[in-house]
Amino acid sequence: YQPLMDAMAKHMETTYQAGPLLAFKVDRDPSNTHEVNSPFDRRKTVGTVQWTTKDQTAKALDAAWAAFPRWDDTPVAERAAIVRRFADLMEANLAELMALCSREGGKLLTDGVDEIREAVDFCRYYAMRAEELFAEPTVLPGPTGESNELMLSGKGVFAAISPWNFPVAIFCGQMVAAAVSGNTVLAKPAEQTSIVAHRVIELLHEAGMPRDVVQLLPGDGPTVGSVLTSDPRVTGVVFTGGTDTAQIINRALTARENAPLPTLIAETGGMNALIVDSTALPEQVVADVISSSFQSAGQRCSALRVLYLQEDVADRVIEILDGAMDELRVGDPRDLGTDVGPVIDEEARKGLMAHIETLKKEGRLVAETHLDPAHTSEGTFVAPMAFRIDGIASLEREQFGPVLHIVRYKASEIDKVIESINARGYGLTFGVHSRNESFAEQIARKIRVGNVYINRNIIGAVVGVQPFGGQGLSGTGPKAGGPHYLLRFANEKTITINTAALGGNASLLSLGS
Ligand code: UN1
Repeated sequence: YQPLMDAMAKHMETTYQAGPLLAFKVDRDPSNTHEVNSPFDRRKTVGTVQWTTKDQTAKALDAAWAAFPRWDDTPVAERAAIVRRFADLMEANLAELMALCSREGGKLLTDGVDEIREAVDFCRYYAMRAEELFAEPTVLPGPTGESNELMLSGKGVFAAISPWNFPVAIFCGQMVAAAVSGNTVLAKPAEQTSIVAHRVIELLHEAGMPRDVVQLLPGDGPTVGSVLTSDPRVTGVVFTGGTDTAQIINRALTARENAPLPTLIAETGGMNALIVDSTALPEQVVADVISSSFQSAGQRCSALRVLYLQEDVADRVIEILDGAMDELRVGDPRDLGTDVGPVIDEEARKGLMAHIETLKKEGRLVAETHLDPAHTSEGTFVAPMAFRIDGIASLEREQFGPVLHIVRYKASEIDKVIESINARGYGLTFGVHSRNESFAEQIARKIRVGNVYINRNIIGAVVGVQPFGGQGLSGTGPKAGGPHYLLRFANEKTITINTAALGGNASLLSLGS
């Protein structure tokens, strides 16, 4: 990491000025400019972000609407080439993007490398899939005298609303999928990570993406998000974030009058469980629990929230877990010795602390990591903790941070455990640790989730290899980084030709004479 850290150093002190990147020029407006501070050191500013106004949002929509037919007509090879150049530029600017992920998002260096790698993978994977799907129509079988073809094209204007926890990867994944499929895009990054989003869109425009095809609209939900989701010209929304917000977006889209039936592609929360049976290897279980629950400070929708331990192994696993949690170092994400960085902001910290206090008061604490004030006094840090609970049903909402819940179960209760996880209604990631192959397979079949992991951690889906996304309260599908994702961004048109009318069928013609 040393060469990378050296390259990052000069981007660690720069004060950035970010703002809307639209099809038209935007004047500076200090009264609508917000300062961004680092979650690991609130005294340090990363820079400022000018938010997009309602008027600018409406004008950006005009431009996106006007640009759509031209962009949709652009050969897919040309669209894919821009996306590939963009991926190359992100690789060339790895150090700066990582520095921003760390300063703005509180990401560890290791997480930062994974983040940019994933963004690059999304670009190359979707560019490849777009060329496979959009270049030529699919010829379908049909009766003699007729030809049938299925053609794909873009749908129109997409709003891409992305989260702060993957400020480059998910931000790029959404926007690139929409654009490479022929749509024009209005990208609204999370308020907390608009600066890195601004830098990413600068690189995208440098790669040749027309400025009216992908525009950046930093701002909050009320000024940007709600203008986009209430406008009938927005054909679809691609959203990653909380389940509640997805429901608000869904209601706004369906409430529009004289608007086309909307497309909502949502990847939302999870209440992800891991079941450990008596044949599992406790050391391996703990290693995978630590990364699943506490990597990225637990701020992944794929993260482990509820660990089910079969009673014969529970004490042993908890004992090792307690020791391992004791060893975790919480602190500055730029320091290579740090295991767990900060949570994103004070609001997130307060929400987690309220949950933690309640469980502590009930005497449910099982294990915790101690914070060292020397490393954690200036940021929004939350110590990793594990609590005993009765079951997944007792969790009211997803706790987006380094908090693990543990449930003990008896072997005879396994069906009830599966039922309760399914009944909770989320369905994102899930894991089983067992050396009994048929047990693991049976459970994998019964559980209703998007991603099942057996005998490993439950985070870090790889683009093109482990398509990612859930069902139920966890999302609409299709899966990001999977072969079907782009289809949801496309319209299908079937073209049926009576070839006889063109002289292709002699018998029909002779009937007429
Ligand atoms: C999210 O946290 O919003 O599998 C998604 C993973 C990531 C996806 C996380 N690729 O952990």
